[in-house]
Amino acid sequence: MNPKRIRTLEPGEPESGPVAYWMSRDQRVEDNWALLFARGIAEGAGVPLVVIFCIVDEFLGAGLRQYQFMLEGLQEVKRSLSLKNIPLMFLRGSPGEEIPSFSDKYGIGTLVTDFSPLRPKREWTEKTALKLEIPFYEVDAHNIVPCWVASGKQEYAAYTFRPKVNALLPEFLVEFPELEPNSEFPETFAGKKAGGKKEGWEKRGDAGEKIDVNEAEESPRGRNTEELLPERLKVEDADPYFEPGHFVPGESAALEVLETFLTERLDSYSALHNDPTKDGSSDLSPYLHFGQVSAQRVALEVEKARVGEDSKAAFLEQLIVRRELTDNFCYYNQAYDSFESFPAWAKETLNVHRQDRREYLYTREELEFAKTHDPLWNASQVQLLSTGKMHGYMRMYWAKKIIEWSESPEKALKTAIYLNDRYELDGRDPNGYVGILWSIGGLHDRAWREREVFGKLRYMNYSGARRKFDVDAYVARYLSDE
Ligand code: FAD
Ligand code: FO1
Repeated sequence: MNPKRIRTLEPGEPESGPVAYWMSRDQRVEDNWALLFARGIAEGAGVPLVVIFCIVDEFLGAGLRQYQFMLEGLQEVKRSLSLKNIPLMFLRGSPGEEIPSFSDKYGIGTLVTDFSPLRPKREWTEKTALKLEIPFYEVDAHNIVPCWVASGKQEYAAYTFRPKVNALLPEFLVEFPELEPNSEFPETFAGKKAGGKKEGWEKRGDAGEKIDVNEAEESPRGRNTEELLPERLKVEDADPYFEPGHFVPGESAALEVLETFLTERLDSYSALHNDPTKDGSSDLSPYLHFGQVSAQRVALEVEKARVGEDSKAAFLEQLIVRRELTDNFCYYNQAYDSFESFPAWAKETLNVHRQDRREYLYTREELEFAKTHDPLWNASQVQLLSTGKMHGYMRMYWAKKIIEWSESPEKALKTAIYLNDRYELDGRDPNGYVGILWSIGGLHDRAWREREVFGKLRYMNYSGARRKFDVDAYVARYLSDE
């Protein structure tokens, strides 16, 4: 595999112990460069590979809907890995403590983790590196072109980033090698079946007990995630508005969604993906966010598809340029969720218009429960509350109205991030911070004709939406009982 996908956080020769892949952002078995790299080291050193995942109690506002989606996906990963004689061990608590203590306890010889530009993972990784003496590597398994290769700085906009990333696709948009199984299941990591003292994280279901093959086959997809949920989420109706089932979690479901998109919707993507009344987009974002499918796999399959070049180009622009631009922004700008990171022209214009009269002002609760005067906005919020995924076009409208109905841009930003990360399945993601800063702070956008409240920010309104799609149909779909 291309060595440019790997960064050495702690140098050194692999010691005699097993190799551990600390899985975090890329929660899949197939097409996972971090897993492939860790397996390669284990192969070369003649030692077993173990995968570990540390469950944190809080993650950027995630609630029951996101933890259930993630943990069901991880149960599937555990089954798939055990079929390759690779244990998956669940740890709990703060990774900066749990990962080093696991490594010491099991004499891990080499540690590998996947890459994320967001502050939590960077803190976890830094704390872990400080405590470990063994070689420690970070692999960008999320981007097609590794973030640190695509560009050495924060890019100004898609048009400055696009040529850089496109020039590197021939080198990085390549097929994946097969993942070799462990020669045998390393018994050191097999959970103690019964009796025996259970230490901290070794409660039943956390240990990497070997799942026998037929059980792995027959166990239902939605295997109970109860024992892995953080305590605070085990209360009943921890997420009353959510209608589960719109998105089936897990790696195999992700590949089914991809297949359906390729065969039924890719061809009409450029025509339909911006119409909220049409099912015109891929619906891959929850899977991409949790790493249950590789964007590189998606791009490889799209390139092979026998459809019009315009739809392929329109889709790959979003999947590659727009999506990898958001890792670029968050990686080079750690204040990726604050007013100070807005482009200077946007800060200036929003400051000039701070005192403009807001015709409507809503509290976060009024917005959260879709209690505004605007049926279109309310419908988009109900779509978010009930399905966990708002249509892409509506997210722009949704965020821009929050500027109009909040007393300051900072308040609008805080509210949008809270609602996005609390309710979107694909939230808590660089795509979200950049999407919100694009809408509210003109990031990666340009100045437009000046107006009240918005200043020179791109404006969107109800009549503009009516010109674009059947607003009444969209409203009826989500506000039907009103
Ligand atoms: P498709 O159109 O099928 O696109 C395929 C993939 O390309 C997406 O899954 C996504 O990974 C990427 N992509 C598409 N549009 C964008 C974009 N504008 N910027 C970056 N990547 C893109 N996306 C998230 O993944 N998580 C979020 O929390 C999120 N919050 C957003 C908030 C606002 C205010 C805005 C304007 C956009 C936000 N987006 C977010 C980007 C975009 O709306 C979603 O990625 C898209 O709607 C997901 O649906 P899809 O997978 O069916 O999209
Ligand atoms: N990653 C983890 O390693 N542990 C978690 O407990 C965890 C919870 C979680 C909840 C919601 C969500 O959207 C993502 C979550 N992630 C978790 C994955 C997250 O994307 C990765 O931690 C990234 O590395 C952070 O950028």
